[in-house]
Amino acid sequence: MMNVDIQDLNGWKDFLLVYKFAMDEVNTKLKILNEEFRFSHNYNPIEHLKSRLKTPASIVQKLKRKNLEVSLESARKHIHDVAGIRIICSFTTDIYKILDILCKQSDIYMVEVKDYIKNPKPNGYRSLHLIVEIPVFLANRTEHVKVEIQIRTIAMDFWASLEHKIFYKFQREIPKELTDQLRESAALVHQLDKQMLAINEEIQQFKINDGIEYDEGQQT
Ligand code: 0O2
Repeated sequence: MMNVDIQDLNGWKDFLLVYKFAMDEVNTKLKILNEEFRFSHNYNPIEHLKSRLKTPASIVQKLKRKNLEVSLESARKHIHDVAGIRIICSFTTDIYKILDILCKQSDIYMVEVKDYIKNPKPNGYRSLHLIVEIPVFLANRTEHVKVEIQIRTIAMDFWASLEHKIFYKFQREIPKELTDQLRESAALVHQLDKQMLAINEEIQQFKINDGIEYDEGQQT
């Protein structure tokens, strides 16, 4: 089994390339889905998309933290978020709509669904985590590559970004006063998400003027 050195740039480049291809494929799928929704329902289930490849240093760190062997094979087997995509939605209903659509796509294999929205983490973290596997067609072989997809609302993302910063600032040992405040704000975020969804559902009954002025005599 090949041990990987952080300096072994060629080994890492080859390893990461296939994850980049998988990430590009999933990003394209999501952009198509969003455009189709905009075209047929005049509505975007996705507000923003962010994606990133984990750095070699961060992969090595995660393997060490989990007491796993530091090798490319070990990373391929155990680190499921080498390629990560974050989908930010307005409403929680959009999150499950996207999950449902992805589950129906024949080239996506759903490896794992972790629902931290229905079952939030003790610190208050909420998000839907999916590990999907997607085929990447290379010149001489097909690889089935894992991509982690995190789906959350704008409000959940706001909370998670700040918590993530604090987590690293305090080197994973957040002081109790801050964890209490974070838990309280997570409850507020949850309340805000519920309220925004209720308002949105209420306004659905009204026909919204889309601001488009039609020429006289234009066929509708
Ligand atoms: P980083 O620094 O963001 O890259 P497992 O696969 O179950 O053995 P893992 O990979 O920790 O363990 O799974 P999980 O719980 O699905 O977490 C994956 C990623 O979700 C984390 O990556 C974070 O990005 C994010 N995440 C999970 N829990 C929290 C949380 O409490 N707060 C915030 N802000 N983000 C969280 P990394 O590699 O752990 O960290």
